[in-house]
Parts: sequence; C-alpha cells; structure tokens
Amino acid sequence: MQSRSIESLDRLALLADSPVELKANTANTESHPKRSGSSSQEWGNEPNRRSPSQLSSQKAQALQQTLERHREEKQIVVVQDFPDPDALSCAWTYQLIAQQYGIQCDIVYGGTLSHQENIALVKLTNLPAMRWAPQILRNKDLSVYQGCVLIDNQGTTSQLMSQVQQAEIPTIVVVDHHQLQGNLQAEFIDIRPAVRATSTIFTQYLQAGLLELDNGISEHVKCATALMHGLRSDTNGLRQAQEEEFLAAAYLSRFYDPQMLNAILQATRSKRVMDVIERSLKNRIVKNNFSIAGVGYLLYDDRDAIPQAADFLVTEENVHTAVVYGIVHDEDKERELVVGSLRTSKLTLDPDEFIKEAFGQDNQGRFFGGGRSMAGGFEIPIGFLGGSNENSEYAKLKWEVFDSQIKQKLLKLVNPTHNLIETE
Ligand SMILES: [Mn+2]
Repeated sequence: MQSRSIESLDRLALLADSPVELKANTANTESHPKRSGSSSQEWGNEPNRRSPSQLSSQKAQALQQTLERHREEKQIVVVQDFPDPDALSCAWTYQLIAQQYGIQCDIVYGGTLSHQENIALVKLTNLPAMRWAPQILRNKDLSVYQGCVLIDNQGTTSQLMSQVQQAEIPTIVVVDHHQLQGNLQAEFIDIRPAVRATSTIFTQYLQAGLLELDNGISEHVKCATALMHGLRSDTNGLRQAQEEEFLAAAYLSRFYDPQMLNAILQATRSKRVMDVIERSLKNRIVKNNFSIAGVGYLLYDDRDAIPQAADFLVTEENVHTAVVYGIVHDEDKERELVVGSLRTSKLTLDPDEFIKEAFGQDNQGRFFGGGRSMAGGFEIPIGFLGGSNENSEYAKLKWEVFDSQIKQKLLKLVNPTHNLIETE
C-alpha cells in the first residue's frame, strides 16, 4: 500500500512539472478519482512558481519518508495549551496517518479546552486528545517517546515544551500555518503562513494519498468532520477562505457528517462566557475604527471567552479591528497570565506585525504573540506580580496597571500620527 502511494505521489509531481505530460497522464489519474492533482494545470505554464498542489505533494512525499524512518516508534503530539479545532483535528489526522507505519501517537495539551464548540467537538467525535495539567505532567515518564510532533504551533504556545525539551525528545515533525517563530529544528517542517488553516495542509496530505479515507469507517468520517470544523473555524466560517481551503472543503465534503458538524456548532455559551462578552461591551473604547476592551480577571477555563468577545466587538459598525484582553488565573489564583485576542476585517492590517509592534519582546527576545491571517493572540506573563488576589484592593490595583499599560501600547499604534498602522 505504501509503495503504491509513493508511486502516485511521483506521478502527481510529474504532472505538475510538465504540462505536456499532464495530458498524456490524465487517463491514468482518472482511475484514482479520489486523488487530486489536476489543479496543477493552471500552474504548469509557470516553471518558476510551485503550485500549491505540487508543493503539497512534495511535502506529502517527504512526510511519508520521515514516517518510514520512524516505524514502530512512540511519539508525543503537542498542540497549544488551549487547542482549537484546527489543531485538534490535524493532530488526530496525523495520528491516523502515522498509525499505518506502526507509530503510536499520544495527543496532549497543557491547558484546557475552553470553547464550548471545542468541548462538543472532542465529545461528539471521541477525539483522542489528552489534557496534561502540570501536576499530571510531573508524574509522566517522557522517556517512552522517541519523537515529538508539533501541529498548528511551533512549540511556543505550549507549557509542555520545556519538559519535552528537558527529556531531550527530538522534534520530528512540525506542520503549521503561523508565521515562523524563531529558530526551529525538526526532521520534517511544513510551515505555510499563506495558508489559512493547518486543516488545509492535512487535507492536502490526504488527497496526496497519505491516508485513504473510507466512508465506511466511522473514525474516518468523524475525523473528516473535525477537519471541516477546523477549516471553518480558522477562516471565520469560510468567509476568509481562499481557493485552497475551498478545494480542501470540497474534498472533505465526500466524507464528513453534516449533522454532526451542526451539533458541534450548536453548542451553547456558558453564562460566564456571556458575562465576559458583556464586560467587553461595557468597557470598550473605540478609536479610529479600533475597539479595545479589557475584561479584568477570568478563570482559566473561560479563557476562550476572550477571542469570542473580540469576534463580537469586531461586528460593530465602523470598527475594523477589535482587541480584547484580560488576566486569566487558575483556581488557586497563583498562576496568572494576561491573555489577549485581536480580530480584524481590515485586509491591510497584519495581526502578527501589529501585536509584535505593540508589545515588543521579552528579555529572551521572544515575542508575546504571533498571528495567523486576520486573527492573532498574545500572552504576557505576570510573573512575580501573580497571585495575592485575596486582597481585593491589591487585585484591583494590579488590573489597573496592566489595563492602562496595554491600552497605552495599543493606542500608540492606533493613533493616526503614528505612521506604522495606516488609518482610513
Ligand atoms: Mn490554525
């Protein structure tokens, strides 16, 4: 089965290389209706430009070779602390692909599932992701893993990574669509910031033959449904999708379960999330089409209320960009972190640049956030100032300091006399 896949990958590469070969081979590809590659037609005339399908079939082939080299190993698949549908569905897809090579994968995250849709996704599809809170991680023997895999992240958004690195587990595979974050070393790297979702990349791997989806296998149908949800949620319900996402969605439409997707999307918001959205509405200031709101303290489990509030604020008339932030704390209020989200409908605003410009770097040269197109998140550690909130006067004071510091930094960029961000 594997060799057949390689053969078909070779053929795909060949097809994309030469438009003349394309016609001669069309009949061959017809016999594999599930394999794509015909879209290379439009690109064949430009020898210096790699088409998306050519790039992805080359990457798929390289990934296949990587998996081949690691047969029968055990790998840890790390997704961001607060995993989203894009990350979860792709990690699962990777697990299913790798399984064919006898590779056993554990999908883990260090934070929590906080969006109601993510909880519904995991429950309804039986998605095999595990939460490793810090106290669980302490008792884990990481030496059972021969390799680490990063999906929809580059290791900078997971608190598990420091321990994975301490255990000297080599990074084997990185697949992501965020901007490259610093120096990354891995055997196989596929980072495509121009692509809107990692689900797009993984669907292309499927199309290239890395795993043949079967409608009769319920796990495949559920995984395709999860990927469809991943595609939708990273593209604002496909409204920010590009050709590649639509092509991926078209492929998944053969396998996914629309009713299950509907059930996932109908998950309701908790009262606490509604309260955060209410606070963001009350506290927002609107300046030069930017809407900025601090929401104060919120529980770790409700962290996802922040991007949801930003999603809501950006729908206001004359607002093109919304930034919402708050201080997220765990139950005993010892660990605290400023978490923020940016949503924009302005095509010329790059969330990645905006966040890096607004907040700069920490003393190790790491940025506080990075974005994907049209959306970005940031995290600012509170460090020594964390905790001691039982003194409400102190807690209030602390919030005011962070609130005004963040506002100052944002407003500096929003101000029209500042030339970095253009205003209409
Ligand atoms: Mn993503």
